[in-house]
Amino acid sequence: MLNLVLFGPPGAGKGTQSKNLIDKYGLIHLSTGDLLRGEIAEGTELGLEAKKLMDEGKLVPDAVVIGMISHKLDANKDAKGFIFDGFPRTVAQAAALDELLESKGSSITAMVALEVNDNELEHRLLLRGKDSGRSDDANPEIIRKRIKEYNDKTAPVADFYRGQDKFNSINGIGSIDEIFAAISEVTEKY
Ligand code: B4P
Repeated sequence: MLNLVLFGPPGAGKGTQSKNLIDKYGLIHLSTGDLLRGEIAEGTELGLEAKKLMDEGKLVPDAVVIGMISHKLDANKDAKGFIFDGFPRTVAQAAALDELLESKGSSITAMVALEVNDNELEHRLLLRGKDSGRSDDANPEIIRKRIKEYNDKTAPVADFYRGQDKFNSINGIGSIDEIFAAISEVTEKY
């Protein structure tokens, strides 16, 4: 099984590169951001709670996203592997993911971290905000808050995978094809 964690700050290109990885390796894409936006679109109670936090640039509680991922793993028992996009975003989520996979006789193969500087992130997200309709992309202050949340709570997740010798850093600036070629090189090591 190929289980990849696609990691990086908001706007690093995780969603963009996930599409290429699905096409090439036939993996199931699990994006907690997309799952949460699905709940918002359906107007569920979970979605209403999540929207408030997302619009403030804050993370949604660990238990909520871990529950969503657990449900999706159970629903895709025959998958060749998974791309975890935007998850885990805290060390607690990373530890929970290890436990969930272990209980299914599986594990994370590798983490691929996309490195992009803050100015470029802000530029990309504001650009996306013009036509995506995503309220969390529209305001520079909220974008800076999301980047701060990433530095405070999510960046330490890299050390979690470094400790397991699964961390791989990729330059996330360049053309989408160049970046995908670098990601493919990493995945083919495993
Ligand atoms: P996410 O939906 O995960 O999204 P993201 O971090 O904003 O973006 P991503 O990195 O996928 O960027 P993309 O490829 O689209 O999170 C949204 C919110 O949900 C979070 O803030 C949080 O509140 C909540 N949430 C999600 N998961 C959670 C969790 N596990 N725990 C708690 N809360 C959670 O790229 C961005 C833009 O850049 C696009 O417009 C793209 O076209 C462009 N781009 C991509 N690659 C490029 C390149 N090489 N050059 C130029 N532009 C590029």
